[in-house]
Amino acid sequence: MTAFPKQFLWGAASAAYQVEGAHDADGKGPSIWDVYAHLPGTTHEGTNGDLAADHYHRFKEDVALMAEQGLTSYRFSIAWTRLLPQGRGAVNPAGVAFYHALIDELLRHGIKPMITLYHWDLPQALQDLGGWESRETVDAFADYAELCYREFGAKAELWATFNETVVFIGMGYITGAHPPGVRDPARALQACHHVFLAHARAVQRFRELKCEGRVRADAVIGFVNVLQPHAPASDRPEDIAARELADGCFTHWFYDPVLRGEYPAALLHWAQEALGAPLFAPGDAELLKANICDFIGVNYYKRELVAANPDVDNTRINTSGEKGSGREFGFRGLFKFVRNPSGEYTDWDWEIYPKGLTEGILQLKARYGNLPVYITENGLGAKDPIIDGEVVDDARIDYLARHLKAAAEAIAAGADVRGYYPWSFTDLLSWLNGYQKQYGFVYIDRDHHLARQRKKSFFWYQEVIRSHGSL
Ligand code: BGP
Repeated sequence: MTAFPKQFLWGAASAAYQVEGAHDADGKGPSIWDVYAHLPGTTHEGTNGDLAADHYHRFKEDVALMAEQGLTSYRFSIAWTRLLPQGRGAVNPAGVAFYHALIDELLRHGIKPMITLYHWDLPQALQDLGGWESRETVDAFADYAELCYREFGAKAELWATFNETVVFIGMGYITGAHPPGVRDPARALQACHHVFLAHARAVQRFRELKCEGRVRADAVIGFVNVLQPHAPASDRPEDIAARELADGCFTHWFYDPVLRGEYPAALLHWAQEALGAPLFAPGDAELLKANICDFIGVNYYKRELVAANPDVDNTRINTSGEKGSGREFGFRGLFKFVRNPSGEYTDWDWEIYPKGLTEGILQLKARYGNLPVYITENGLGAKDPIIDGEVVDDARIDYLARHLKAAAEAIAAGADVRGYYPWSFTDLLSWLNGYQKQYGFVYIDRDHHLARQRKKSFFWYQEVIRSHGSL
């Protein structure tokens, strides 16, 4: 018997910069990632998304593989600079045509598109004007969103505004490992506030265009967040307090504004006192309050153990895939993430903890009510073994099977989980880890003209979908 509701969507996910390639084709303008990934020392071994999986030119082949696997939905993002090379102003018809062609191809195969409007590739032209620190970017995003609704709103039912604000703001403005490479928490909070405003403005326009009949009547719009449950490293009161703070900073700060229309009050007060940010303008609070979104997308990879932190003020990411090579994260005086001595870890030192998916979804249900949830990413990054020419990714199958079971447990406990989108459909670029960190059901042979090859997990997921998850 299956644990999954009849309408449950079986998907897979990707993002424009990581999969499309064709970085300057047919009038596309540069995004911050097109520029940043070419700066020395920014990514693993200088990799970039110039070519990626060349999905831009090979999308028909990719959609055919999705159909063969049995996907009923596909999550992808639109590259803002394909539609608007300068971020605003003149529209690039070739970019618009590409997404029409992709969406039409998906629909022809009975695959529902889930469109993410922003998966980190801000137009460089807008960055040059201040990026997310400027309210002009909020206006530009609302206009870009409206363009997308007018073009694709009659075709697509599932929309998400932003992907993982905690990551692109946290890494863009606090650790400095993503563009624009800033390390300033006050600037981070202001940029983040503008993202929430941009989200609210985009939700507002979505609903207006729905009323005008430009967007399908059954269409919904959500926000995609990292789901990262936090557990105290011990039962010492200082670790428990550190866990509360980390959960407030990483979870409530990013979910409350879009699901409650306001910031967590105590944290907001603390941030404004300590850092003087975020600053509100008249109307901001009302805008957030009036535009709570329809669903939440959750990207689940790992949980974190949290401890009190008198010493560490550092972020070190393992980008090599050599297990145990060192991953460190902490804000001195606040909290730090520590390794679970009995935990199971990936080669990039991410804890594998399937139960966290159940726990995280149920924590959201307890705080925000029983809202619709889509698991918009979940997957194992690995250097997949090739045996006799076949990609035998048993570890991925094991990871996904255990997480799917955890999703079923959340459903059994009453959560309204409506779809599962493993990351990723094909292998693609991992932002800081290059092409060696593979996630896909489909292997991309970078030595042989990006030839597509079905992995063992491709057939496993095909069977999951065929049986509607009753394996
Ligand atoms: C999420 C992003 C994805 C993807 C994934 C895997 O944070 O939304 O774009 O990259 O993580 O992360 P990584 O590539 O760093 O392993």
